[in-house]
Amino acid sequence: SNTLIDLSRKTDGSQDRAAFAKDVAEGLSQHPKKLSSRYFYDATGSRLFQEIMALPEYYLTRAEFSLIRQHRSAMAKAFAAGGFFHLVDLGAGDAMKTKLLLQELVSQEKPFDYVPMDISGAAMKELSKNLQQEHPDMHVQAVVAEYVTGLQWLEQHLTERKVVLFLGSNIGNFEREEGLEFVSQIRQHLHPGDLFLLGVDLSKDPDTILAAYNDASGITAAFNLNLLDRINRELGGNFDLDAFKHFALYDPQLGVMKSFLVSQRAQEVYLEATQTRYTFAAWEAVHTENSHKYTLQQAKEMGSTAGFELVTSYLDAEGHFADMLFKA
Ligand code: AVI
Repeated sequence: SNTLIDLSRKTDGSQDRAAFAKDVAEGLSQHPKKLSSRYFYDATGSRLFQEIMALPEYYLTRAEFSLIRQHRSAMAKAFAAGGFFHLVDLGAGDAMKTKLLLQELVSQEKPFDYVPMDISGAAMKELSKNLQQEHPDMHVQAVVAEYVTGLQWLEQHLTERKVVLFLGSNIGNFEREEGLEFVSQIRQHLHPGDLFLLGVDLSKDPDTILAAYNDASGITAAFNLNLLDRINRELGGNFDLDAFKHFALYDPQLGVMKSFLVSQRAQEVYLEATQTRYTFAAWEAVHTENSHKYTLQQAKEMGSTAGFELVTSYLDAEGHFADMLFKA
């Protein structure tokens, strides 16, 4: 009895394409130039991100997987302490890590239903089908939506207690202020007694962090460059992918990983969608992504400033990653 609710803006994608064109035009007209990391995740980008998660250097996914495996019993008990709940999974993707929790909740016979949300319709369809097979008795309502639309939907449609998951260091791709703003928005859509589990990548040896975003096999470079390929395909651009290189750096004081695409020569790029030519100087860089790292103290402060109270922090054995449990 799994259902799929599609709240994405236009089924033919026309409005999404217009918004994409507008963002790209604005970003490439600015100094310094920038493109938004939210556009990484087309079908190719999502596949490359899956490959990133399996890279030896990309410790994040393994660390969070292992901490959930280690603490799943306590997590399931904490979630279910107030009786029935809706388990809301923001940015669920393939739900690789959440499945450990689902399995645990099922074996502890806890009453809940599962509400994965993601901007990728393909991912939600796949997950819904997949869970139908793995857990035929589980009630699953998959929602295709951007975060904000999804949050509004859950406030209107979910009547019972909520446990909201925001895993995978997705919070890290927001600027610090925007991250706080987003966590505050989540808080505003919850009621006292609801829970929020936030996955944060912790501050650590800067070399470990840098390697995760500059892997030896070049998958992260391909992931970053795919953004230009997507612009070529969807907006009629003529980017020469060989004329740009991926460059990543970590600022250990600000705790932020920054990714760029650097133009290796002076060049011009034309976009049909905007009918505009964009000029790149030799070695001019386009900023494409920030991945913020937090200390436990900083993450706790973000939660409490947003109106949450920290219940407990679950860490992996190496202390690389934390899933922090907050209550509204
Ligand atoms: C999705 N997000 C949490 C990833 C990150 O670590 O910032 C995206 C990513 N970018 C490069 N590698 C992975």
